[in-house]
Amino acid sequence: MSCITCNSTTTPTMKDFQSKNIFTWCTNCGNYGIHTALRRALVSKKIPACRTLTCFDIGCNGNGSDKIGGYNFHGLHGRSIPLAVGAEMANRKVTVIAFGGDGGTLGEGIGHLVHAVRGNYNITFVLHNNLNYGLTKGQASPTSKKNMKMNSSPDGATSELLHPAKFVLSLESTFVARSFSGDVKHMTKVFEQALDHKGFSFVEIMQSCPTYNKETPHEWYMDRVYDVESIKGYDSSNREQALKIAQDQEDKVNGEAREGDLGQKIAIGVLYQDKKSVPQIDRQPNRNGSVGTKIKTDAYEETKQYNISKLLEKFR
Ligand SMILES: Cc1ncc(C[n+]2csc(CCOP(=O)(O)OP(=O)(O)O)c2C)c(N)n1
Repeated sequence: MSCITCNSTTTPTMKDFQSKNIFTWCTNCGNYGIHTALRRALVSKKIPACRTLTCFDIGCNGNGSDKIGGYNFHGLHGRSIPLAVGAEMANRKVTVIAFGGDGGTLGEGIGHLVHAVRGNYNITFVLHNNLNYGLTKGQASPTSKKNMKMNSSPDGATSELLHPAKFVLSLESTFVARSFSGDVKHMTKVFEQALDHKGFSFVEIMQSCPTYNKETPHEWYMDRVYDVESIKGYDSSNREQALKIAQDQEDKVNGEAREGDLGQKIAIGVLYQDKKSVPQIDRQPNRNGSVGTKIKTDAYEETKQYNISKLLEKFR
């Protein structure tokens, strides 16, 4: 794919997505693996940095916004999805990826997630699910398990957890996948599939948080995760089956308490995909030939271009 601005056809490399900025995440934070896997997926899909936009939320996950090449946007807490959706609608030539924590995405930003799924906007969304509000020092989030001892609730969280994959599967989503931050190879494979999908790709990364989530550390996931591809006859086009599989993290199934530890086995991989998915922009006939031709144009091509460099200088 050639570059949008310089028309270069050079094959992208990992170097294009690297940054000289110093990483500030804790030692062993799952975010390191997530970034490595995403870079690898972008390179293997031959997506140049100058055609990549990453939109970041506020949070530990958001502190990756200046650590990856390409165009970046660091928005408000819980608002990375609408930013990404707007950019994608304006310019189809750019691959748009958004990131969010479990707090921002399933707490105050949950409405954005719901409507992005409904609209099937063509972006990849990566949920950094570390089961807590990391940047603000370990409060219980919507995905913290009930009774989990958190800094805001030392006697244990008192609300029921919100199960991300199950929730998104219930919304007529077109792509739902899960992976684990300790398995870069697996995450890379899942990101590649998400980038290929036409529509809203929801990727939940179960992320270890060595500082604030002592209950489900890296080893806890290592002992439990297995790829859906290892299930004989697993059909990722079957939503019912995906919903069933996605319940594996719950302590209750059909109202019945599970024995022993929560989530003995956790499936990762593409749980569900609608291969006939039509993204939002292609559902809008008015986008076809909107400047009087049969050629599809994007919003950025239909607006007059202004040179604003002089204006920007005033703010330097
Ligand atoms: C609108 C708004 N609400 C709340 C905050 C405070 N705040 C900043 S980071 C954060 C926690 C982020 O947790 P999460 O979204 O789970 O991401 P993580 O840090 O775990 O990656 C909160 C509550 C904020 N900056 N802006």
